[in-house]
Amino acid sequence: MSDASKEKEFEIVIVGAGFSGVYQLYRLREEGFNVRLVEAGAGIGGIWHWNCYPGARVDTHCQIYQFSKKELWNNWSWSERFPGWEEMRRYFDYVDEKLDLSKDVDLNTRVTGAEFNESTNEWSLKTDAGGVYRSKFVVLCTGFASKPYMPDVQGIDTFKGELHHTAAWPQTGIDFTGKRVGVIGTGASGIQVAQEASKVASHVTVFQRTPNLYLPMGQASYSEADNVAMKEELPARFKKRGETFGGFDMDLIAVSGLDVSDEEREETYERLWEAGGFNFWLGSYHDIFSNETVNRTAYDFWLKKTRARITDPVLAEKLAPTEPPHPYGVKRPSLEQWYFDIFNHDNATLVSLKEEPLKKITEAGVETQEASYDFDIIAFATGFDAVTGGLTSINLTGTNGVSLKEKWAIGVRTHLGLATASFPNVLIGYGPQAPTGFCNGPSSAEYQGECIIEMLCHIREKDYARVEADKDAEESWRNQVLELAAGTLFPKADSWYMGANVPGKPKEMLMYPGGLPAYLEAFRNCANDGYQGFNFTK
Ligand code: N01
Repeated sequence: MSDASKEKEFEIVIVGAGFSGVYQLYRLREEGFNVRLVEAGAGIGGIWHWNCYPGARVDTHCQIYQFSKKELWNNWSWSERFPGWEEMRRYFDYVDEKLDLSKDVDLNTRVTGAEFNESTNEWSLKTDAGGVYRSKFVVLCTGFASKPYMPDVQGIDTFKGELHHTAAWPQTGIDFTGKRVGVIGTGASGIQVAQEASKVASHVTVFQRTPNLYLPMGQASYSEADNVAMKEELPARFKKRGETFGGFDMDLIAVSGLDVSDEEREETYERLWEAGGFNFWLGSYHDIFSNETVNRTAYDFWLKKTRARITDPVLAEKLAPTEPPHPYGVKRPSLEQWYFDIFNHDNATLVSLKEEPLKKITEAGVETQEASYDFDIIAFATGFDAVTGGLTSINLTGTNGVSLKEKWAIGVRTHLGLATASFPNVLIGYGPQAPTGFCNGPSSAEYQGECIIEMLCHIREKDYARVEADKDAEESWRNQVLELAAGTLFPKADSWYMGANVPGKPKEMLMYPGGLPAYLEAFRNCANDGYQGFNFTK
């Protein structure tokens, strides 16, 4: 808002300008709604605005990590199969220009609190920019990774060098050249920082708690001719997304990994491994996520391939242990490029926090129970209060006076991941109990995004003043999510999928584990049944 003291009124306010929020803005405007998008960051792009640490890179190939609108992909060329954050930012600038988004976006505006007026059926949203937005509907698109998780380690404030969480990295950048760099955490963010640091730092020390079962990224550079050829395939790839478990252009193999010979399984794994990216994970036998025996065959294949990359046998056991730390693939595998190779050089050290637990941060660096390590720069790559954190950090007050944070402190409740009781006229995109973290982000933005748009059009058509999830319906959806998860191996790891990476957060499946097509079918059945499970008021 140009004048922060003023109240502004819209039919719909969207919170968050990542893939989901941008899609909502573009499509809701197309449907003729009076809509405004509010974003905390200084630019659009969601995580690609915040995650500007060296090496930040997408883990989904560019072919499907983009909007499927022809007007957009037809005139855009990708330079790499897995683009870096700078290219993703350029892409969002391009989308902004093409779709003329900025005129309806308020940047540098974080929504801090919201209350519902029962007499007018309107939300009042307060922001840190000082203004108030009044709006009939709110569409929350805060993403799965907008609230960084910083562990409560003693002494963080005392460090004399540069210390940053990867998702709150200084936008001005930090040069690693000749510096001693410590990296805490070995998920996708941690290994990307470590890989980049290893190229120029005097030394990089990586603190690993749980070995991550990395897959080879299979990065490739794309020429203009490659892009021309890619465009030929895009319509088919986009179409395929809605038919696959994870909204990808690859899918799980329908037969059991036990119903094939050892030779056939080995050949399949070899093919998937060579294809790079998530093929070995999301293109594998469907029962790697539910059958421990099949899962172990995937782990053993991974182990063989990974061990071949590491020369030191002691290090090999730390990075790729003989016994799996958890079933294969129930934590999101990160895609590595030269991560294992960095430890074959003198300027990189791996510290196992299982062997020497983290004690504190000191003025000079990191102290474990066994040793002290001095650094110029420390990167906390410790992940996110994922999926729910971005939503619960807004002080959203329900009609019963209970905040969303309080409501979900004893477990998430939503109907179809789209709405939660006592929070009328709030719809959620890319949130809990929806495909979200199991789904390619842009696919979710479009497929689940269309569910939200359809609902809002229905409400307008029927002239309803209010929509709210039914309490029984959300118990039933919660039970479906938890029952589906109980039939899988996912609960066997302390992952962000399970909310188990943040101490004190309830350990429960946060995603809908039935896959995108089943989710869309559930929505379709609900809509065809008069939106059963949602209560509408005129
Ligand atoms: O976070 P993570 P991330 N002491 O939660 C460790 C997406 N993403 O930012 O495994 C010491 O995966 C923790 O250890 P453990 C992608 O979807 C994508 O890397 O809990 N260590 C773990 O090693 C990804 O899945 C891209 O034992 C502590 C690490 O910190 C998701 O974001 C790039 C600790 C956290 O790993 C999250 O990735 C970046 C503590 N107290 C992110 N607490 C790409 O597209 C936590 N850890 C490639």
